[in-house]
Amino acid sequence: PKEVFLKDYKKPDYLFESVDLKFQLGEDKTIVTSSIAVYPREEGTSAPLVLHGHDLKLVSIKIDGKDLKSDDYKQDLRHLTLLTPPAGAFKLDIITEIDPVHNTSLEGLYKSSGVFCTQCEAEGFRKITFYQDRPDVMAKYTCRIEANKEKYPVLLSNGNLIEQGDLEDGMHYALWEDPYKKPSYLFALVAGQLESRDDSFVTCSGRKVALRIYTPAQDVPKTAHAMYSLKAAMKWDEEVFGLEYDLDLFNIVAVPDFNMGAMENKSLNIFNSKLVLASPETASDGDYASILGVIGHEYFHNWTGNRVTCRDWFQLSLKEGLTVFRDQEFSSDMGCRPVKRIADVSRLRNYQFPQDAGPMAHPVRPHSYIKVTVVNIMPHLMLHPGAEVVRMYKTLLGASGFRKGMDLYFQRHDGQAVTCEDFYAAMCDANGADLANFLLWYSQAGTPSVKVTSSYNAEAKTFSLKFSQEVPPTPGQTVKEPMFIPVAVGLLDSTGKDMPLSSLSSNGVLKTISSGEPVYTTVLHFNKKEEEFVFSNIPERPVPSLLRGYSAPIRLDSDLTDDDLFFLLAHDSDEFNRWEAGQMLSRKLMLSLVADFQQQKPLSLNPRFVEGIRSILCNVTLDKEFISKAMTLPGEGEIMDMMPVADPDAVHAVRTFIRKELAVQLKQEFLVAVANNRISGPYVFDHENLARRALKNTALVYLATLNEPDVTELVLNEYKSSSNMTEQFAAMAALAQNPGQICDEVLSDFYNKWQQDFLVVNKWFALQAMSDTPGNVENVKKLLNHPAFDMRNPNKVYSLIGGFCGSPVNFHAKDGSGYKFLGEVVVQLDKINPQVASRMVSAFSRWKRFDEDRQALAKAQLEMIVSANGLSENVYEIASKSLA
Ligand code: HT7
Ligand code: ZN
Repeated sequence: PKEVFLKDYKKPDYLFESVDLKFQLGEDKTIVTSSIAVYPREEGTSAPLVLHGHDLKLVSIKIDGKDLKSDDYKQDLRHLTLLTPPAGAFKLDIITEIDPVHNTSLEGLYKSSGVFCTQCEAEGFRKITFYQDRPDVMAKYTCRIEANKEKYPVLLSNGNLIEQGDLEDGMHYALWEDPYKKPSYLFALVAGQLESRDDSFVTCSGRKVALRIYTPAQDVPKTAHAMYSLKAAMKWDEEVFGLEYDLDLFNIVAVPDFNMGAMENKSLNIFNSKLVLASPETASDGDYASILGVIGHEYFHNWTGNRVTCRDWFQLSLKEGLTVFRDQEFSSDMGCRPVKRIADVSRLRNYQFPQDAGPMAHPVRPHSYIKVTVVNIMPHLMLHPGAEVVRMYKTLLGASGFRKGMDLYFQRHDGQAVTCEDFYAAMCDANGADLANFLLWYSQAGTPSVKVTSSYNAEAKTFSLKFSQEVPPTPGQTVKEPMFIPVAVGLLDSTGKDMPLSSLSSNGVLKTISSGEPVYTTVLHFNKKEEEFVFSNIPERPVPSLLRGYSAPIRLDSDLTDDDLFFLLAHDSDEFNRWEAGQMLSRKLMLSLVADFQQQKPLSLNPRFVEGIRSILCNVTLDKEFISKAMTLPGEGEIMDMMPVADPDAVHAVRTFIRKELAVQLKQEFLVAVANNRISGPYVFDHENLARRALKNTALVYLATLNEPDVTELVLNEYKSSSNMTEQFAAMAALAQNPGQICDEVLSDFYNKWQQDFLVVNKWFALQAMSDTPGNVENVKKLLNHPAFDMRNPNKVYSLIGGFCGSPVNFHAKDGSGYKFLGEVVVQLDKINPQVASRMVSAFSRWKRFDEDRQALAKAQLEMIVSANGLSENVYEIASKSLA
């Protein structure tokens, strides 16, 4: 497989003015006719025109109406090259034949549960027709769709519907025209038997936009929350960024077979059903929150991604990082900001940091790739480092400076395909700012490690923070430069209040922080290898609250003592750092107990830790969702990541021990939390209600670890009396911690109740897959043959196989059974859907972090995968890089 390098980027020799597409959809075959208006980028070009194409049957090709002779072009497996295109502009007509019904890769045009639909990002359009399938070729599209009217009554594409009508033989057609230029990856088509929920939105300039969410008829009632989310997102983008929707129609279609979450095709977003369909009975609070965030995300792409797009796939973070940042801000504004930040940072720590420390580490803007998919270039959930970079611009420039930068970015680049440097330049130019080495965030891989030590000079009344930073070597990048790290800092006095900050000096330069209104948090610009910052007018030794709100994606190591951390946990006005103090204490505790476990010492829990947790649990002034987050221990992956050699058994034993011990010692408090947070009345998805459910459910999960009859009865009653999925599923998950008759009965009751609802059944698969019961791999193998499981459906694979890989004790089982299971599944899955297979194979990428026995077992599976016949580029890239 060929590696593509950023440094090799070349502008296209030819550009496309317009593209007229015609699809004759059929089950046996689909005929695609394309008519492209081509022109040379520079007059006088005589270069060949290279078109991409994959799995296409060429029927005919014409230039300016004339068939090409066989020596006018050449074809290989992935390209069609016109050897001597005419000078100047010309018309290129190509007819191809494709087979969407047998397209199990779910890229290009495919049929999902009776509906034709497309997925073109990143390089799926080349599976539809021959084209310059690259984002810097932007053209205006029309799309005519012809299909059987009874089977496919709804025919959709991008832009406006300009004509529709009946044809002979029970066929009909629709003609769509998109007035905006777009790259091919934003093209979309849908045809099927669908119904819609219809609504409208009046934009800030008074235009009425028709909104439609399409699903199979029986699911339309479950689209109310998605529609609410869409309207909220449209309003938010107007209010916060001044961005108005630009067409009179916005469509969303939900399909059950989809590789990712959703896709932002111009005016025709296509979604995985999981991220559209919700009812209180079938979807959890987590699902409701994801729907809000992802509907927002795809909608926000209309400006950040579609109107201004990426020059090439190396610039992916330009649209993804920015749009993830925008959806995070949207969800924060709609819910609880600190809790959202905690959730996002936990995700970053659990997924991104481990990757950054392994063979798959790559910078926010990679230097090379083999396959551009969401997994290979920017794995699922790992769009977040890019969002952290955008967040740092805002932290450094302030809210209004950031908005000025965004305004300038759109003013300069609307309708263009641009780079991360263009975004940086807009931010700097709009603010007259010099952000020095900030661009390194795009090119240097690895998570910076920052050390900070503090000292107080009582006589001079100064408080000093000395920082040093280290960016660890990563594959292909051994020597690193210091990064530009914004560190938000506050100082707490001995009563726990924020001290007003007046002035600060660094490198001999004195800076006034405030001369009027008191300032309690300031952002240090730390951009050298080592740097000291000295606060003056500090009347007593403060406790510093460092990196407030997690102002930079770094690992921070400070000289804060346990006393300081307990103090911050009790008092910090920055709720994120309050949570962080608890996490730091938990991490320290877990690591020291892991050492005890490994030395076969008895485990015992520090009473001070229990008291700290008790005081949070019983604090009535705290947000309840925050309490639930603060009660949750760091994940096993996070702790394994901090060990020189990851020991999944020890970490699991310790985490289980702490949870149970907390339940023993805080049983009464947990019982009170359950009793106080039952909600009578109908399900409402708002912060107050979801926070109560979160706290109650966390308490139930703790209580169930006791496995005592009174508690089991309580949890079982919660399961039986619940009227919404959030509570029902949480009670079942609590009970599932204790294998046995009750667990089995509840699992089978749940399945019987919900077997008709495939999204709920996926939750049931995932819960069983994640079980820590020793030898659970056998159960997972049995579930592969369950009638409700289907390897061709990505959601089912993510639930069952992905769920299994997320359970460290069983996936990393000492006998290698977990690795062997995954190895076999990956090879089988790769033949069906390479993108999904490559996502699964990523579970192996950290194999070198484990002991020698496990390393040998995992390596053997990776070697087996790499040598498998007909392996896809997707899986090859991940598996071979993991082995390197
Ligand atoms: N834009 C979609 C994500 C995506 C993607 C990212 C990188 C490489 C290939 C890709 N295909 C789809 C959907 C989203 O951002 O939510
Ligand atoms: Zn996106």
